[in-house]
Amino acid sequence: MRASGRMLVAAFVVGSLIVGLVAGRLSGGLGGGGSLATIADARGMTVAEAEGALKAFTPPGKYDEYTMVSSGGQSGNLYLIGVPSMRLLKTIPVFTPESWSGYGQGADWSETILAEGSSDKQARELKWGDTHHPGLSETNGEYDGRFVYINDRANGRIGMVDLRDFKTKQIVDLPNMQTSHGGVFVTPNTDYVHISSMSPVPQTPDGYAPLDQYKESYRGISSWLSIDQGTGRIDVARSFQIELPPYTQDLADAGKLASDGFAFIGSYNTEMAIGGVSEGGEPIEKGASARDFDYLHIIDWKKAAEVAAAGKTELRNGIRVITLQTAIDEGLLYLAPEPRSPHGADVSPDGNYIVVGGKLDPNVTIYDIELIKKAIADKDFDGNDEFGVPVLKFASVMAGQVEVGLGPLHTQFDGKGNGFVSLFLDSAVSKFSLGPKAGVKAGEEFKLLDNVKVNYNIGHLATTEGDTVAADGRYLVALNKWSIDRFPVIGTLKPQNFQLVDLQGDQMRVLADMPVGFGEPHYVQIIKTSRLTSAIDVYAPGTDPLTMAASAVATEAGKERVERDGDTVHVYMTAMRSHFTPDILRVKRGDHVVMHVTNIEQTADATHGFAIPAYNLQASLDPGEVVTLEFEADKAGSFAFYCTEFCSALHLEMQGWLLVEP
Ligand code: RUQ
Ligand code: CUA
Repeated sequence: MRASGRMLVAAFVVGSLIVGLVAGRLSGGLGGGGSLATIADARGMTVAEAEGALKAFTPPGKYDEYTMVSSGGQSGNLYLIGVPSMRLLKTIPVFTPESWSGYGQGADWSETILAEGSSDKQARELKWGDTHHPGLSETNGEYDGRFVYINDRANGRIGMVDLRDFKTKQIVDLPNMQTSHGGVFVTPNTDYVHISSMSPVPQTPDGYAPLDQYKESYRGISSWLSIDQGTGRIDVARSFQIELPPYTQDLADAGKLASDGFAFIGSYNTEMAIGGVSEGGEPIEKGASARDFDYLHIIDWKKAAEVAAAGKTELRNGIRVITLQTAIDEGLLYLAPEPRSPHGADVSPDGNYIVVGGKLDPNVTIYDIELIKKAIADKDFDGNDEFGVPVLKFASVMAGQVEVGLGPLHTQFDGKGNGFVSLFLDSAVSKFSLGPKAGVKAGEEFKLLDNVKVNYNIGHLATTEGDTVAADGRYLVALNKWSIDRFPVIGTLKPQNFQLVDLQGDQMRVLADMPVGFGEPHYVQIIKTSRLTSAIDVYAPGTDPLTMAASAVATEAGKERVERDGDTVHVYMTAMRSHFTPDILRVKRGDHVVMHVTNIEQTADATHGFAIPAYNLQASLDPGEVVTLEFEADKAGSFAFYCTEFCSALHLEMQGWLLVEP
């Protein structure tokens, strides 16, 4: 209530300022800085640009109404960004070590997560990831601010970030798949998190099969990961996978409301081109674009969960797998034709419509779940694909098409009957109306309504709360791949460009640019900041972040000690402003040192760092946190250790000695 009251006041203030601007002057009550029109003029801005700035501006000390959870692409991280201000709030490391938080730099809990993120299916331990699609947890189809899941496009991996402390708590390297693209999405009550493969891989014991056995041995995989509702963790033993034909499965989405229980995965390369340009074959991109239609995969996941529970699975590398044949026999999997080389598959907030963008087709194609259910019930098939999966008749399941422009990719929604689709080739966003089941008046359905240019070559886009039943149509963020002339030349590798688009007027309008210089984010989700109610300000004293419970090795003030057990030295250390206790550590070369460091502060933000640079160790100790660092003292010397966080006036004094006697 209070928030919406404030919004009204804010809208009124913005409205009045704009009236003033248009009038050319505005005086009084603005703090003696001269009229806003004068300021705009002095800064070389148009009135319209100044108006945009006001709409996006969040004053110092005020919070943004929305928080955007952004993938970080090749950085392997997640980022939190305020909307509408587009201020970068924080980095959350997931698949890649990161120094500030000490993630993967020696602290036990993060080393554990990263190490568990590589399985023996990999040739090497993995040190990076390519994050694409964050999926926030939901309750009844609305974001609930508990967890966020993120895929690693490079490998068939998924990470889980706990939104109590905004730290990564789990990485799972999924068996039977390598790359991942379909998802992450959560089901409306986060019973399952879905992720599917991109390149199909051989389902053979050693993971190898010659490419001429592509159709027989290679399969796509749709993974349904069961979630522990208390911790957010994935329970692989309760999860299952479904084999898919060896097409290239692409973006995916969960059904909701009208389509709850179903999931949709777009695909391309149903031609099953395998390339081979140097062996007399044609490039994959040519072979993969030959047919006029690819297939939207329709999965009845609730039925699939029952089939798995009934034991109609085989155990493959530690996870239950429903084979392609079982999926067909049990009626879990259907295909619907989708115009060539589609990309996104997005479900509208009411759940009635599934919108598919066809990269090589100027239309979005809109399917209706009621028509899909009816076609399945009536066995209204156009035969089967070559693996025996029934193909629904295109004309029977398609509700409409809208010509939106060139290169349609992804669609988002405003909850008011409209879709917004990104146009990669046109560098634009088109707004179009959905059908009557989304509340659109008869005669107004499936129409192109508006178009705005973005800079340049947009991939994904996201609207505020746009993946949920509560999409509110306030803002849209365009995730542009190119930024060429938008920023000064700062080298040959250019930033990406996020653009904030206002959806509140009759026409879409670009309000702000945000250069992104940390990787190539693919997708974001935007949650109302007020939904982040799980977030804690300070850990309870002596907390182990991995378990969120009291650590067995937490140390209280006055109980600091060093215990030797043969060649192993256990150090129980505390940190508080502005010293470590103990601050001199004496060990012998060859000792195994286990340091348990507790930040005994309870003041929010009183974070200390602990670094032994020569031993490549660095940890962040948030108030109340316990971290264990373990190392072989194999190099003799006098090594200074220090606190890496400017915690107090005497922060520079917060240092000590590690003496490794030769
Ligand atoms: S996609 S290339 Cu999300 Cu459009 Cu991955
Ligand atoms: Cu503690 Cu600086």
